[in-house]
Amino acid sequence: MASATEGSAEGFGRRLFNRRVLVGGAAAAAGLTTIAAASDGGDSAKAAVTAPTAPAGGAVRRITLYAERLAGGQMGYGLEKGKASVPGPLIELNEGDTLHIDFENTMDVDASLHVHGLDYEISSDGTRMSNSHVPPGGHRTYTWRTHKPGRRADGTWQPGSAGYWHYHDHVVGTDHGTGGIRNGLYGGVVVRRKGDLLPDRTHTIVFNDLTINNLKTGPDFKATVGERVEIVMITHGEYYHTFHLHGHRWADNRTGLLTGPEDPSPVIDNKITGPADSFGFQVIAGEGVGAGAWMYHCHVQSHSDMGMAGMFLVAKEDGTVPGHEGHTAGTRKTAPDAAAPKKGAASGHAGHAM
Ligand SMILES: [Cu+2]
Repeated sequence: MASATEGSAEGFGRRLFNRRVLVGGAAAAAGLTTIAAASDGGDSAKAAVTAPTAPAGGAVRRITLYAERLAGGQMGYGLEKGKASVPGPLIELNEGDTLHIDFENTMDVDASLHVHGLDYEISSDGTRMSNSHVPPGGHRTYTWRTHKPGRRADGTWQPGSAGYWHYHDHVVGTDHGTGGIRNGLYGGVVVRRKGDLLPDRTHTIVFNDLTINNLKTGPDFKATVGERVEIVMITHGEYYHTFHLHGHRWADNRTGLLTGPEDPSPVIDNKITGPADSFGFQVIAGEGVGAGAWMYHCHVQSHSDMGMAGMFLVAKEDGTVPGHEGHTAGTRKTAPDAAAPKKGAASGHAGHAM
C-alpha cells in the first residue's frame, strides 16, 4: 500500500458521510422519479419527461467550509466545525451561479481550496505560487463562478460549466497538495444545466491511491429499487484505475444519460480513470435487474483484490436487500464476481505491480 492512510482508515468508516450542499436553490426531489416509457418507435424522443429537473442558474450563494484534522492522521473539509468528512461535502451549483466560500483553516499547517472546471480568478486558485492559500487559523474567501454555454464573438462555441468536477487542497505536504489529497482533503462538485435530471440521492466515490474514500475497503451505498441514483466518481493519487458497477450501466457523456434513441454516446459499465479525473452518471437502482447487493469496484485486478470494492445496496420497498448478509465486498478474500477470473486465480496477487 503506497498510502499514508494505511493503518488509519480502520475506525474511520463510520465517519464517512456525504453532506450535500445544494447551492443552486432547487430542492432535490424526494419521491421516486419516472420517465414516461419510451416507445420502440421514432416517437420516443418526444416522450414527456416528468422527473424533476434543474432550474436556471444565476444565484449568488455563500457557504463556510472548514479544513480540519481527523483521527488517524486524516484531514477533511466540512460545513461545520467538528463535522469534517472524507470526501468533503458535495457542492452543487446550477450554470450561472456564483459561490463565495468562506474558508477557515483550523489545522496547524497551511491549507487551501482549489477547484476544477469552474471559473475563478487567480486569487481563488488555492496555490502557494499565487499566495492564495490559508495559514493555520486563517480565513480566506474563495469565489467560484459558472457560466452557461454560448456563442463567442467570433462565432465559435464556448462550453458551459455544467459537469462533474471536484475540489481539493493544493498546499499540504507539497506545493501540489500531495499530502492534503492523500489525507482526505477533497470533495465533489456538480454543476447542472437547466433541464438536467435531478437525482433522488447522490453518492461520491473517490479512488485515492489504493483506497476508496480513504477507506481500506470500499464503503457501501444504499438506495431503494427504482430510485434515481447519481454517482460522482473522482480519482486521486498515484494510480490509474477502472471504475466498474455491477448490474447497471451509463452513457459516457457529460450527464451519464442518453437524451434519446439517437444519442450516439457509448453505453458503458466500466471506465478508465486517472488522477484528478472526474465523471458522473445516474442510474435507476435495480432497473431491469432488481434489488440486491450490487458490487462496484476498481477492475484492475490487484487493486480490487487489495480492497478497492464496495457494495451498491439496492433495497426492496420493504427495506431488505436480497442476498446481503451484511459484509462488504472489500472484506471478502475472493469477490463473488461473475466477471472475475476463474476460482483460484483471483487471490494471491496482493502487491503485484505495486
Ligand atoms: Cu485501481
